[in-house]
Amino acid sequence: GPVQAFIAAVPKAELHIHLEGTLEPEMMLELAARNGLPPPYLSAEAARQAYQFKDLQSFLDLYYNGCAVLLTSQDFYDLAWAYFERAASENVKHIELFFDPQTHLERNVPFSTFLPGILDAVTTAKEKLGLNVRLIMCFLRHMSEESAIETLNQAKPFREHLLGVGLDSSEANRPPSLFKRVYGMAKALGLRLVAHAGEEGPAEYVWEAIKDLGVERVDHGIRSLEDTALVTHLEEQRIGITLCPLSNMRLKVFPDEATAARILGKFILETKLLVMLNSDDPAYFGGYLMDNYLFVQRILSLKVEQVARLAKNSFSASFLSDEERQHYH
Ligand code: ES4
Ligand code: ZN
Repeated sequence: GPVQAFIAAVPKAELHIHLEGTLEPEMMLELAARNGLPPPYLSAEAARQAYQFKDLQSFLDLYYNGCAVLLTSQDFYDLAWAYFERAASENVKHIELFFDPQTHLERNVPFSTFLPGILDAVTTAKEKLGLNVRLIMCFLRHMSEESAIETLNQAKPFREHLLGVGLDSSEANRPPSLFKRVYGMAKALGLRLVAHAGEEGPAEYVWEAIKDLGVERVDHGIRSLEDTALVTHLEEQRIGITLCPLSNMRLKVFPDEATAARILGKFILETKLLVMLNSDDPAYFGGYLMDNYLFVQRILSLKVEQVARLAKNSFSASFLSDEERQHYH
């Protein structure tokens, strides 16, 4: 129909996407074979069968396990390039891409291996696809702040290639305030600040991300709705919230579609919040960016104008300069 055609055609930005979460089972098996590692699954179908999650942690366990096949610069190039081609085919024009350095450093894969692979793919994406990609390095919140600081120090030689820092992984009992010092250091380096908050954790963690870490955009932020003063603050300060509908379905943040419709309806239709749609970990959650738009369009019966608003918000909430932004929408 016309609204589906509009979803495909409208220029979009993607602001919440984990590079490691774009590792499709076929590539996982191919890289395992190429690197002489035992295959994590017997087949791509077996991998997809295994991707049934009861919560965030049950997903993260498989997600980190899958990363074990990523060893060489070429592996990271191939991973990033496959995602960029897919994104460009969906009329994604700008990406602020998360990656998880600690997941690789822990396996003795250094910045000097993974970053050049990712950066080569970024350069090729610009040249061949006209796709604009910037990188956001995420700290793993299940690890210590000391480890995050060590990671930031190791990233310093590559500072010019980084847009910002984020915070991801297990949220329960890991309040943002634990990472106050490292966010202060990142800010002093001129890096932009975002964090996952209010995915499984309470609205209080969204406040902490804003007040203690100084984040300029909140990833997920679903539980913000539980605090009306917070909603007002997010609206007034025009703080972007990166919604990830299929992720929330697959990780049971939404127990069913009716709940998804109720909560997403509040964010998208009933508030003035700066929200947009994102795919989070598309290889694990069964859909890329368009699938997320199509899902939300279906459950909320969105009209073209409402889809257009979401797509426009994706650029408004990005870290593009006003001049760059004009170029895209
Ligand atoms: C993530 Cl869905 C989600 N939540 C928190 N951390 C993550 N890392 C990758 N995907
Ligand atoms: Zn995420």
